[in-house]
Amino acid sequence: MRSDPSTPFVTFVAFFTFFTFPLRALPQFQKFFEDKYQLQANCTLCHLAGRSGLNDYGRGFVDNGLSAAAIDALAKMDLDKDGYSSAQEIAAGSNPGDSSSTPKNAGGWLKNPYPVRPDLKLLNSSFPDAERFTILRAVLPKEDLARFQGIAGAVIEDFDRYLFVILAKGSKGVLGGSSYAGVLEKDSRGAKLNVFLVSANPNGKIVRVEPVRVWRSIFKKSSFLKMFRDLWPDEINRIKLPAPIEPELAGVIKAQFAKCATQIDLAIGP
Ligand SMILES: [Ca+2]
Repeated sequence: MRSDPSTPFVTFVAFFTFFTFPLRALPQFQKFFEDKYQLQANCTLCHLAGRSGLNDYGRGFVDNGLSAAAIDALAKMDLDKDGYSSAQEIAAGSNPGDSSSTPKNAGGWLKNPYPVRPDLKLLNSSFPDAERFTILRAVLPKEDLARFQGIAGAVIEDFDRYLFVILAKGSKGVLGGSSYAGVLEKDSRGAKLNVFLVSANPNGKIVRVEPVRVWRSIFKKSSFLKMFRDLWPDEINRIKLPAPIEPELAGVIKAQFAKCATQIDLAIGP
């Protein structure tokens, strides 16, 4: 499946051919946040500096549903309990997830925008013939959301316009792309975010799914991961995931993987 070549799909594109820090989460959020607040945040907006865990702002984002609405809800809260709401902090350029960064003393947290280093081992296992990987960030125009939804066969929200695709390039051109899928699951103890790397060919057909950070053992099993191979986005919805995965969670997984595959298709274009 290919995107319609007659429409210019991508309005913002930037390539980064090297990466400076480990990837810890879903970099799509960075661009989304930047567009909303005109602030180029880095990983420590949501993560503890130098560690993989979430800070108070990141935890609030996950607990409130990992969406555009969640970011709005967080604006009024003082998650890091430093006496300022997130909105006040963002307006002043301080970190709403770090109590040592306040409007009076924001610190140096904004000095490293987009510090991202995807796991090359995972990328190489998806595209063994790739010679190099580059990052493509793009924002789809709002009017293309309906087409996106049609290809993915899943409900698309505004946030899904923010693409983050790692392109795999070989001697003859683009071999495909990879994108991070966030699968949020909620239980009595709170919300947990599972992160997968979904790789697809230039037309959006899945070539591989790899666990990046997952909370269930089944998510690491090859029998589960292989279920998605060679599927088109609209075929993903029709498969039945094994019973330990609750129907609601299965729906989230399928929708997120289908969106990733579609984003790769649309990012690479015709
Ligand atoms: Ca703060």
